Amino acid sequence: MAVREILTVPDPRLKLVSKPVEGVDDALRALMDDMVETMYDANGIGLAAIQVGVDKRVIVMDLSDDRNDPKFFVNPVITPLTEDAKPYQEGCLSVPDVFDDVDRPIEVKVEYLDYDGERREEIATDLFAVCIQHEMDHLEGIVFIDYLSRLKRERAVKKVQKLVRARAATV
Ligand code: GNR
Ligand code: NI
Repeated sequence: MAVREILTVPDPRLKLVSKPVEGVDDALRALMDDMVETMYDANGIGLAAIQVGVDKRVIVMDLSDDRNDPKFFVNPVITPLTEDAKPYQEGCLSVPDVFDDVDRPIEVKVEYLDYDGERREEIATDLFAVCIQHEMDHLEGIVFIDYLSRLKRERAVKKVQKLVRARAATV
């Protein structure tokens, strides 16, 4: 397993629409293992493959307090189950140090293949619903700041560029 580099805005790869996975094999599991290690290293609760530069429809997530319950979503499909939406203050590992409210449906159905390639279906609410919709957006090339005003979005990108330059100067 290895920690991979997380892309940050405005990297153009974050705008790509990710491609469906043909099947879950050992090579894909190796990618998913790296994604989990990368997510834990960055203290994130979710990660989409495109955030490490791989344009496949793969998401990992761990919402447990102990950070020992990784979940894997391959070729996920989500269906909103309600029109009720609720704001949640989101952050993103590809937009470090920026947080803002995003409105999303509070309940969605998630259909996907798991780590073993088995078909699964779950109802997501609360933080799970927020996170899976945030990650699904990454698969469509959407980052949460795309929902903010142009002013806020441009400020966010500038802040991230400054942070990334400052980090590069210390390495
Ligand atoms: O770690 C993360 N926290 C988070 C907080 C609120 C809403 C969404 C998220 S997902 C984010 C990790 C990430 O960037 N996933 O793509
Ligand atoms: Ni994100």
